[in-house]
Amino acid sequence: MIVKTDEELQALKEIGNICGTIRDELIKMTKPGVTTKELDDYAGELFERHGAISGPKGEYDFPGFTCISVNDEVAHGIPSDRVIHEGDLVNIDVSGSKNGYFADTGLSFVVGEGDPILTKICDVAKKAFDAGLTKIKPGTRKNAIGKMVFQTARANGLTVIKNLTGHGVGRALHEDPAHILNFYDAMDKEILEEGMVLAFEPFISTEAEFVYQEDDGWTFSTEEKSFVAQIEHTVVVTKDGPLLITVTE
Ligand code: M3C
Ligand code: CO
Ligand code: CO
Repeated sequence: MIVKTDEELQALKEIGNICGTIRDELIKMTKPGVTTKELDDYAGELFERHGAISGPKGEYDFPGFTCISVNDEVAHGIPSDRVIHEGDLVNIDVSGSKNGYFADTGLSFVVGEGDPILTKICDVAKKAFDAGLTKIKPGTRKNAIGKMVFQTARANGLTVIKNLTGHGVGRALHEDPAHILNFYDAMDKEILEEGMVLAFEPFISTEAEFVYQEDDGWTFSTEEKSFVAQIEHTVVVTKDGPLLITVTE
């Protein structure tokens, strides 16, 4: 969507804050011994408490309130009785709506002490996010974002996932612009506009460049059993720079 009024911005900020708060609460609760279903049940409770609706469930009939992906799972992981262990790489992706406005946020992190490569991909995902963010302003080409993500991955000896992308968000969970790639595409000439709402979500990988969908019809994993880290925020393009509405204080 393109934000035009202060009412629209306030509505987006409200759902942005709800999704950011649920993400933070779930991350705090992610300790060895907890199951991904227990985390997701708590998210369901929080959505209800805030008068909001889960994005995956409401829009796609996904079997969970949130997507929780562990280790070689990259995204759209289904909450289950899977137990979290020390050293696991976990991605929690929280999206939802309130009063018809949508936000989307996610974070990959390592539970306790883990393999240093896992910490590295999480750190590089953050660096790629920050680098891409510098290009989010009215008048720049959308493909400049992917260029920064790709360069950051390569400079750190890592790769990007080419078939998962960021997207427009706001009045639907996924809307135009359909794709914010993790690499530079010369053919993508779209220009960022004032008020545009983007879900920016770089995916940084140890090796793989593509994900495939598992037989459950949801979970995205890598053939190579690579590890992948994502960070996602909902961002409004403003002339004063990117406004992150899913960042909590
Ligand atoms: N929030 C998710 C989509 C959840 S709907 C099952 C997303 O948009 O961030 C991702 N898209 C692709 C991978 S994660
Ligand atoms: Co998401
Ligand atoms: Co998204």
